[in-house]
Amino acid sequence: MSFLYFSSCSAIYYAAHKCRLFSTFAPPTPIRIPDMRNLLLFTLLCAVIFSAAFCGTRVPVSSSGPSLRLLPDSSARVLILPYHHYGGSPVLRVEAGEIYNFECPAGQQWKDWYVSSGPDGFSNPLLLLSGRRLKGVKCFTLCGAVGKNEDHLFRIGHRLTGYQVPVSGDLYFFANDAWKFYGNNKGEMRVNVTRKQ
Ligand SMILES: [Ca+2]
Repeated sequence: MSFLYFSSCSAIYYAAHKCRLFSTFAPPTPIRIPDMRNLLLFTLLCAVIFSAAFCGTRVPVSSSGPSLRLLPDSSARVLILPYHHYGGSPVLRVEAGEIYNFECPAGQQWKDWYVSSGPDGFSNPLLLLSGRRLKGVKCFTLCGAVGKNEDHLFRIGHRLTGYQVPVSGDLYFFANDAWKFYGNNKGEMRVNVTRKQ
């Protein structure tokens, strides 16, 4: 769908440009056959770049499976795939008021299209246009969510200590990205989760 949308926009823009619709002083000129060939190439190129950058081929899905309860002072290592909106395996069940620490083993990287990033994310100006799930937090920062909704999102990065769970539910993880642009995310991240109380 995005491919078709962007192709259409590119074609309209190019045709308008060739007809000089953006100039109030120059008269419109018809598109000649060579221009049509350029239009086709321009549209195709834009669509390929756009699709590779933002769409990818994977269908973002959430991890699932039985939830795991941690006892106080016990830990679990959770695997997160960045193309999941609500990721993490195993899924941990948490209760309101419990306290947790999170720590990513050093040296890990995952990728937003071709840009490598650690769990603290990177500055991505494109997200200023498309928006990101957790506002004010860098692109591809490791984040958490309590429940499969956007009500209780929180930043983790490479380390977070003393996080108090606001509501009971399953604990999920995600790379902070625009909701529709998870298809080109690659790699994986591991985080150690420790229940303190
Ligand atoms: Ca992405």
